[in-house]
Amino acid sequence: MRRLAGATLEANWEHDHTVPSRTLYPHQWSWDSAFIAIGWAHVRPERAWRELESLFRAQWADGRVPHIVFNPRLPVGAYFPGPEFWASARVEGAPTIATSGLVQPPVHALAAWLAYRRAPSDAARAAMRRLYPRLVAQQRYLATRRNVGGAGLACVVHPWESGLDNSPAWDAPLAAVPADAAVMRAYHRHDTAHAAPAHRPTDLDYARYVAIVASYREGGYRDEDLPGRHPFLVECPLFNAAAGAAEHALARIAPLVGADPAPHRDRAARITEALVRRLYDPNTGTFQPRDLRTGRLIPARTVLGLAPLMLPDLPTPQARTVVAEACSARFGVALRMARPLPSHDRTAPDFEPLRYWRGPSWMNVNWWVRCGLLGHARADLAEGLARSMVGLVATAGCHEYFHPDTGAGLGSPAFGWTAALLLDLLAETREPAPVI
Ligand code: 2M8
Repeated sequence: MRRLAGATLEANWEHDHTVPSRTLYPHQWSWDSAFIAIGWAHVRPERAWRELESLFRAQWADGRVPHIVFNPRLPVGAYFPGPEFWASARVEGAPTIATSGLVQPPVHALAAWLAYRRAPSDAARAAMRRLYPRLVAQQRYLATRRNVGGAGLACVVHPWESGLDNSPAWDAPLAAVPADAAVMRAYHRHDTAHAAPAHRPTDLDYARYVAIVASYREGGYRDEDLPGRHPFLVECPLFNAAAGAAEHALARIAPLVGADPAPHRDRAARITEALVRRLYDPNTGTFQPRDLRTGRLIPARTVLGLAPLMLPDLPTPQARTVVAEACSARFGVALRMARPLPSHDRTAPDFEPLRYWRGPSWMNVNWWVRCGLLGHARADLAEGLARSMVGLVATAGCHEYFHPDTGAGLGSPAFGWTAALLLDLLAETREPAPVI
């Protein structure tokens, strides 16, 4: 399995980064690169640093790390929406290389910390010194410009920023975005040429995705006055759990680069406190996104709600109820996590085991929750989850996602983060330790 994972990463390597998939996603994606760096650290550590450094070379002057960095060597039309749609070249403060204007969950500081922990060396320390100020700027952007709700949580301005693009969590806020499916006749969707249309978002979803980007782009991707003019504004539990985990990781990294860890610890504590205050629902015992346009929590119970378990300082009462949610019929099974978590509540009427992010199991989210279980002294459950994930790949290969019941491989068959995190699981299972 190690050889399969290594060969998958090798085949997706592209001069200074790793593509998520040669067919569906042929450019560099932000949070994919972070997960992929964790995997490279096990087999070719120097690539982990090249991966992260190539991504951060495309960081904007305001600190945002774009969710896609476009490979200029690829033909126009290799992915939709491509560089011509985002038009980053017209924006002051954007890098020379074409990028999107959105971000993704900030899992990079955690990735850098894990890559270093796995393979410490002088070269790794030098890379860390170069990355540290950029990781800090990334956090500053999210904590200031994206503090749209004013409560200390980062706001996502597009479902693509959440990473769980098509999650049922976004249905209600997305339905409020004015759009017409006919708009898509003007564009050429690339995804449905490489994946089954029944597994992908609909044309109406895409019309709304395009409308939200167009609105942000027309405003020059500025974040001032978003509440008055932007159609999608949500505080997401996974995104903010990633921001909190990043501060914990930066507190570990700081002494290595001669910086003070204390401010990172303070910021981590503030994020955890804001997450519990703003996004924890005592009635459901789980975390739910908040729609800033209505001011209300979004009722869908998706796997996003389990993500704050990653935070070591999540208070015990919340950690307990979130573990209970993970083990409930909604996500787990009685057999101690013998099946991987689905991306959506199995008991919900809109659970779709084949459609992307609306039911299938994904390696990165399962890996994330497993880290959370380890951090909250549930090594027993973490072990079951790890076994079930390894089992998925053993049977189906390094697919992008998996049928949550049958384990059948879905989406891209040679997917970067599945291979990378498999390497991490194979290395970790002998002596699992908390990650931060
Ligand atoms: C998917 O997202 C892209 C848009 O960013 C797409 O659907 O075209 C998501 O699964 C996202 O989380 C992931 O980073 C990206 C590349 O793997 O694909």
